[in-house]
Amino acid sequence: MKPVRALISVSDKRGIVDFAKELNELGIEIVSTGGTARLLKESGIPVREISDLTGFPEIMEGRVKTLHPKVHGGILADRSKDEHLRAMRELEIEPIDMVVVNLYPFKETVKKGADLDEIIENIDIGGPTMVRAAAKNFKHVAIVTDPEDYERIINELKETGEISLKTRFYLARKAFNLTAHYDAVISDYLFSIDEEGKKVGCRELRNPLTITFEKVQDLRYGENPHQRGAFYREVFVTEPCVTRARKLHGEKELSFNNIYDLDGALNLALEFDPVKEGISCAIIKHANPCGVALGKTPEEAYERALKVDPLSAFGGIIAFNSRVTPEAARLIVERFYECIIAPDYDEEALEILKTKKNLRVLTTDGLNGLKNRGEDSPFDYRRVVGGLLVQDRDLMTLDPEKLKVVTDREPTEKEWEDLIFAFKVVKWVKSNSVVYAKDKVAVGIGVGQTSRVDSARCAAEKAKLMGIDLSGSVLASEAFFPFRDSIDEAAKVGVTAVIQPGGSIRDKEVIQAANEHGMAMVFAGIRHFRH
Ligand code: 93A
Repeated sequence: MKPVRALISVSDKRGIVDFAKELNELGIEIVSTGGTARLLKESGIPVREISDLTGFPEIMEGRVKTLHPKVHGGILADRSKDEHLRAMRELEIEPIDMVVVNLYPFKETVKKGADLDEIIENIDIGGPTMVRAAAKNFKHVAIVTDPEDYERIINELKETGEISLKTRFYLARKAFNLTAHYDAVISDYLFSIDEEGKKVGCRELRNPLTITFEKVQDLRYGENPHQRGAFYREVFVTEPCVTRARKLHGEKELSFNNIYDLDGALNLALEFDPVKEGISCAIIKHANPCGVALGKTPEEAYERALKVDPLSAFGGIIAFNSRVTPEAARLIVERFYECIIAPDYDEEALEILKTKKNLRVLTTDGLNGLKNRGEDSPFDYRRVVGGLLVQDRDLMTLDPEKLKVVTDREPTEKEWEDLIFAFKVVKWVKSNSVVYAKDKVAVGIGVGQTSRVDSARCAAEKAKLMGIDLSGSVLASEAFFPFRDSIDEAAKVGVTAVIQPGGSIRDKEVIQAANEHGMAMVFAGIRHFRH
């Protein structure tokens, strides 16, 4: 296909002047809309106004400029059909064989905090209509929506004088992907506000037919080198999270597994309020924590977290809920880690961390948006072959009012603190999971066993191997104990208090076991399965 006439109407004007210049030099007539036409004319490129082609002015502040049968007839005509060609002749419709359009910046307008009227004005109607029309008619028309493609088009035109069917098909696919994403983002946004434009707490889970993400980047590979990988994010997220984090250091690109573990590490670290509860440090390996502790300083939290399982921490990912100090940085660079993520870094701390060439240092740029956690990103997605499971994120936190002591003995004040700490940690451990905690350090982490008692045993055994004394520790379980066996195991290693959701048909037997061992037991009333 040798293009004769191109309609150019772009909001993102990157590269458009050079592109139009080349098209003009190749003898292609350029028809253009308001702002685009002005820019091209100012750059000395001969341009025909769209109103000249339609014989109709642009009206309603540009809301209607290309929505005209002369435009859509010119794009949609099937050049292989006599009837279409006759209609063009009779109605003086001029063929348009290239459409260069990108859309009103809807996303960007929302993100900059514009009011609802301005946001609505940035819902492009004419643009997507042309894009869809041209993409549908790819057998005869080229639809260019991405400035990244300008060079390729010019090269092809210069080399062959044509735009091949293969290229037109490539462009059409991209075009429908663009309009699909564009409308999905609008729909996503509308589900996040009320009719006055006020942000509402949570998007509807059951109404939307589709789920929208935008691509951040391709990854070198997926979970394993033989799997391809890419990274997508939700469009309007504002809370501190790995998708919004900025890399401050580290040449190596983040991997699929790095991103996944950074997410786990940050979620766990942010479970604790730095002011009310203390500075947290979480060390993650293969999606599970291998060290978690609170401290008065980041260095203290880090040291306490690390000592539990330094072997597993090798090559791990670290997260803090507070600014990283030079003291903490000095300790961290003594060992090998893949990544670190925190709200902020002391300047000197950053310099120290930068001495490790391959350590990726990420910042969430503070903790803004943490209070509205889940507002813009309310869902959790799990892949199943041929589909996707969607649920609310597990943002439930312990409600002190709902905690119920079920044993003869009440926990001591110190036990209470450790119980609450342990229950927050166990939420981020793969099920079945238990966490032993002492002095706000997770001294034993039982990860992902198929039976709860195995988790309790594994964690205790590991602690023993590391020379950690579990006597005086507390135990948290993310789901109820089906039998008394875990309680008996815990008693053997000196656990004095237990927290668990409760709700088993054998609760009585479990409570009795705790009473026999002189333990305090608290029912949390909530469960935190994590698969
Ligand atoms: O307001 S619209 O929905 N109505 C239209 O008829 C129309 N035609 C093109 N938006 C329309 N466009 C869009 O205008 C294009 O998609 C492009 O993003 C923008 C370019 O406008 P200008 O050339 O005035 O800068």
